[in-house]
Amino acid sequence: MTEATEQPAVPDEIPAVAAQRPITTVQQHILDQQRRFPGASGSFSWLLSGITLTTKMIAARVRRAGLIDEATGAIGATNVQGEVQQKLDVYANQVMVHNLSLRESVAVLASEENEQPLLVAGEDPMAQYGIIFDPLDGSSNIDVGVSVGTTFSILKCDPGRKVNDLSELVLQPGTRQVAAGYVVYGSSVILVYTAGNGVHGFTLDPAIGAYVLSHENIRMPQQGKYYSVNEAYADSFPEVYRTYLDRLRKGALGQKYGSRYIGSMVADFHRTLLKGGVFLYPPTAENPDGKLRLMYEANPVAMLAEQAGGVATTGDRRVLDVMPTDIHQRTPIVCGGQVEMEDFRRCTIEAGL
Ligand code: AHM
Ligand code: MG
Repeated sequence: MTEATEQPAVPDEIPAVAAQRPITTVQQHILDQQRRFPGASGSFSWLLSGITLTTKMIAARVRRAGLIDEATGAIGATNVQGEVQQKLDVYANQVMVHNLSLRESVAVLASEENEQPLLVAGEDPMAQYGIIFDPLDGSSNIDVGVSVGTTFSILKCDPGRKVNDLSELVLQPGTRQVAAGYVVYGSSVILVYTAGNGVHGFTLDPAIGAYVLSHENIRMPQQGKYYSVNEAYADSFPEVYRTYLDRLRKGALGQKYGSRYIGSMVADFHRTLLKGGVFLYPPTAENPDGKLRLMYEANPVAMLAEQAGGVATTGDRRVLDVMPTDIHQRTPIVCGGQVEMEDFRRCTIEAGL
């Protein structure tokens, strides 16, 4: 576990935060959580360190976008979704696969960028985790200096099980996630994760190269000020979404909502998690099942939202209850605080859905 389990090296200058309160790195936090479970082997925290190392490597490259050729622009190919791959999509995917393949407890990896999952561990009895991820969400924003992110969902699976197709090992509903999270590469780099015991946020301290606890036990506000949706598609949203957005705008919930939309799900969700409100990607004419991917975009966000006291639905049911049939399947999503989501539910009931 040399990545030094992210214990910060002794810094030249003691960061200001240390003077005020003790530093908790994400690694320490995960180990502390694990200690609550007698017999826990530590393999989970070692696995998580594969993700934190990867996201630091991605962050370093994102920071240099515009300075080095490898960090901006498309590679001239499309991925399994038929979407243009950016150079950083490819790099982020390679680093994630490489780093996680070295973790003994990982059995299966599945990525937005690969059509099929990868069996990493064969029949190693230690290997029990499946990790599904989008290595670089919102990557078309890289070239213009706008926030992007990485999302991950962790499931337990049995690599010894006989299956026709590797996907079967990870095709499980979101309720079976043992952990999930994201990193937003924004004005700072923030990792947010849940292992089913609250939602915790860590900011990458560039002075020491470690993710340091900055947002403990995040709770989504009951009500926020903004809705977040690509309104350019509004004409083709199903009627219930148009009615709902109209209610938000016109003050039916006691205040008139404003609009914020970055076009990077991680960044739009991160704001919604911290400040409240609602994030939506409804069905559209072009994407009748929504655009976002259930297993590595909607499920992590839904688990985090619920753990923080919010709600996430597909429009007609809880996101986490959807039984996937394809690792790349899409889903509509509506996700936010209690007040906004209660009103959305009312709209769907009134629409007879
Ligand atoms: P990507 O995974 O190919 O980057 O696409 C997902 C992104 C999300 O981050 C974001 O919410 C959405 O696409 C934006 O889509 P649109 O431009 O249709 O609003
Ligand atoms: Mg993506």
